[in-house]
Amino acid sequence: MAQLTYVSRSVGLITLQNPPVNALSAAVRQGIVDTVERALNDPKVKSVVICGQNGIFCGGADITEFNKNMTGPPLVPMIHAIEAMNKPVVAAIEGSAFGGGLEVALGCHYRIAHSKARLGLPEVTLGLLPGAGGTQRLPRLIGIPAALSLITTGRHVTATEALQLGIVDQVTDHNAVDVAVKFAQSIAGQPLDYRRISNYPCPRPSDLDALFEDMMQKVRQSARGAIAPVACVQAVRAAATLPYAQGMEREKELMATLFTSGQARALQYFFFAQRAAGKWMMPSGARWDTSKPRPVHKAAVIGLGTMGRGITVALAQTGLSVVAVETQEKQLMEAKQEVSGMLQRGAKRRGVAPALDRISYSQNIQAVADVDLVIEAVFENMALKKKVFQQLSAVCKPGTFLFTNTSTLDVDQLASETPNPELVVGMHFFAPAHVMKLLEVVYGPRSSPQAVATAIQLGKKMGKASVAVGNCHGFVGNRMLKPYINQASFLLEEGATPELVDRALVEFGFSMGAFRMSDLSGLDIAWKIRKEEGMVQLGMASGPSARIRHGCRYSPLGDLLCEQGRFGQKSGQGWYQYDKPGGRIARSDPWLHRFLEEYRARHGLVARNIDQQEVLERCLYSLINEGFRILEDGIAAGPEDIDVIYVFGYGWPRHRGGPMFYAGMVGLAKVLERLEHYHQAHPDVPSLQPCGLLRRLVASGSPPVNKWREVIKKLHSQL
Ligand code: 3H9
Repeated sequence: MAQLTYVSRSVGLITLQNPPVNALSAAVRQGIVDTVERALNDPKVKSVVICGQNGIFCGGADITEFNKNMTGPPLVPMIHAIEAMNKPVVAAIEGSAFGGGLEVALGCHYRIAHSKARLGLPEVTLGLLPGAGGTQRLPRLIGIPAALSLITTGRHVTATEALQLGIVDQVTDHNAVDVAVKFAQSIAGQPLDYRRISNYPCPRPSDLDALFEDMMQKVRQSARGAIAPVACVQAVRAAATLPYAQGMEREKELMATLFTSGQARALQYFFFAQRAAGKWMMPSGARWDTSKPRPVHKAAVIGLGTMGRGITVALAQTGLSVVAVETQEKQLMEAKQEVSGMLQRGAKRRGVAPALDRISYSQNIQAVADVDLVIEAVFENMALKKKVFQQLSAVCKPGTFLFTNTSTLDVDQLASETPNPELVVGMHFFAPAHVMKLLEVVYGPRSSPQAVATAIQLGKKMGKASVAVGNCHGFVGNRMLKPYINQASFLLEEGATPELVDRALVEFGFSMGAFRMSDLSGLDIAWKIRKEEGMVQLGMASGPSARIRHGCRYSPLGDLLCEQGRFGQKSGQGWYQYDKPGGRIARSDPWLHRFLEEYRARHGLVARNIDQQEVLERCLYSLINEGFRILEDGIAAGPEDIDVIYVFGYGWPRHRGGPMFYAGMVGLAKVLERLEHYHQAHPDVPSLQPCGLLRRLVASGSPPVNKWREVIKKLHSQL
């Protein structure tokens, strides 16, 4: 709702009240319409201030109301009524003004923001455009290039930037409501026509067509198939080329198309998925999100290889004191230099001082005696990690959390090396650790909820989407990746090329296909793991055993490339060729195509035509099937966790909501049917065999993704 109070009799103060972010629900919109009307008709009121309760102006339209029947007054006429008032209206912006919230402020005649406020039109991230006049008023106020930049990216700006751009008229360090009330009193009775943004002409740069063409090209390139950024450009173009009323019509049309699109549903699902992923219940019934994280003031990183360096930077940037330990002198010196460089570059980008003095370096593990938590990031080797954990248990003060950075190793085994396994959790960072947004927090059966809570909170402080996952081989992300990569390799054996597979995946929306990704991350990494698992046989063996391991189909293609020294981008050749080792531009490699032909001939395989549909179905549905197994095993708490992991860690296109949401969009019955079909064709590939949970969901009528947790709970209670 919205409340009208009177300040000094002459100023009507309208306060939006809808915690936690004063979203514009039907009740709030009704409240605004009513209070504006009362303020207008009350002769005592000479001017009006609009603000939000609890230090937040407004987080925009109420997203929970989308996809429901619309009730209450619509936003557009409500904002017009504010703008049309013949008494000055001032927006007092504290906290945030996002989406519809900023559009309300743009309908006001003046805007005053607190210096800590943030403003933006993030609708594009929800698959929409600013559909309450934002695409028409913002370009009129700040010009087309700046408006395009904000609207097509959804970027938030600080109050200072908003002032520079001309979005707000004043920034204050004092209470913005008090400042706005004083200002409102001072301008009572002044003319308002020149303050109504809808009356402004839209500034038209001389090179308008070129500007929009250029922008459209950029947007299409970075959108990877998302339609909202394109519609945003079209709507702003309408502001530049049409009178205001017609521009509003165009905005409405474009919004209607987006509103009913699957992409908007996916992106809005993902907004809530990110928040749901934070609410985790461990199988013991303990909830980390109700368990209080322990405060951490000083942390240590052990091992300053690539991962350790990135983690040190990420920790220092949160403001923590960090002890960075590396026993080898040469590595330590190199790490010092690299970490300082990364911190300096990061600080320059963010316009702050580099956190160099927060880090102390040591060659001696004794230096960690007084830290609150340790992140061990030594080489991925169980024996070495066990040794380090034994040393840490002897050196650290009682109660120190011992976290291990690992992508493959058994966290329980490591925990059993310490007298306090409840203090141990895994932290699966993604390289480069100070940049990548995802963190899998791996808990074992003995990890305490407080240890998990502390790890999650630390991850959040580092700006990461932090998801708690159970302990199993590959955790969530890499476990699902394995069947996807396997399918991609099998498709090559059957007649596809890396180019065909990657094209299908990129057209689906991935930032890169399976083979480009493999080249980028290095084929040797997975090869080393396969060797440790005893999967690799040397040489181009041709008997039936060459393509079978433990009774299942196996593709040795990656092993064979590694034997030739083709490790991907780093060696200049992998699934593609590069102009030099470390080169970035992948080109088709005729050698690779000949090699595939020779391989097929040696194994008696006849190449067949494979279309993009088969590539997508086999790669994506086998990955999704593993996702269902992960849910069945209780390794991830819900589909939202998996989707957050895939969007932030594996380049899954956000506008498709994540793999589990996508499965629901395709139709669970269809996914099941296709998996059955492919499993029949490839009975020696167990990952194509549909998982029990998928069958159960289909049998219970394919409920929407937000109802899966109930089915899973029931399944677990019956086990
Ligand atoms: C729009 O405005 C369309 C218009 O142009 C045109 C229409 C015609 N609605 O993020 P938090 C919930 S589209 C409903 O954890 P923070 C959120 O789910 C909208 N609920 O807090 C969470 O619930 P729970 C454009 C919302 O302090 C709780 O509030 N606006 C909304 O870290 C706390 O949220 C946006 O895209 C909402 N609009 O961050 C802004 N917003 O506690 C979306 C939040 O049950 N919001 N909730 O998990 C945000 O970006 C952040 O929430 C914000 C606060 C930065 C505001």
